[in-house]
Amino acid sequence: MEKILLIGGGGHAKSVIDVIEQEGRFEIAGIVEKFIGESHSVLDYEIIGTDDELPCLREHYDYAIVTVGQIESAKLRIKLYTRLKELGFNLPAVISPLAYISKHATLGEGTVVMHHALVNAGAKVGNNCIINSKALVEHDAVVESHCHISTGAILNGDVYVKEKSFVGSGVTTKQGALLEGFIKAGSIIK
Ligand code: JB2
Repeated sequence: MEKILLIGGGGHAKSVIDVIEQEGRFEIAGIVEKFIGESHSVLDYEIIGTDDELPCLREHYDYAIVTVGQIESAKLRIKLYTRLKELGFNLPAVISPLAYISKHATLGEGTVVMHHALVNAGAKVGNNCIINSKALVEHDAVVESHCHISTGAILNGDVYVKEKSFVGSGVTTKQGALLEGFIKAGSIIK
């Protein structure tokens, strides 16, 4: 099985670990953190280095994925994604076996689709996105790169989410809405 590095070892990393374990496509090689602190592991996986060691880690591993989350800003996820690309890592899309992705939908590299999310026919999701647990991306919706669609958010058909946006938990959108920036949890977009 191919090995994969996870970049960031906090709460979001735990959720991604569970998805990767359930998907069964990659073996987790370890976690890469900003600094080596008091904690030396996340769930069952060792923190094997820091961002400064990524060039050296690249000599041993081909695959990596950004596992820091994104709430107020996409900046950190974009910085880490760009660094991984510069180093020539492959960034796979990681998909929970409990999610449903239509065969008529597309997902970009480094995007993670968590448990019980649904991406329907004609939808397009860009690179380095988080489609979190129980989120719905309905038919023909577009989610540009570096977005986080949080838990339980509902993007109805033809919704368009601009690059680097955050759509909070439980947001509900009318069909065809245009979303950009920070959309507070629970908002109803008419
Ligand atoms: O530059 C960095 C860096 N900055 C912070 N490089 C690397 N490799 N790692 C970095 N980190 C690490 O990200 C921190 O040291 C910490 O381990 C982790 C952030 O963890 P935290 O639990 O604070 O947040 P999160 O981003 O994993 O999760 C947030 O977003 C998710 C979407 C939480 O709010 C979750 O509840 C939410 N589900």
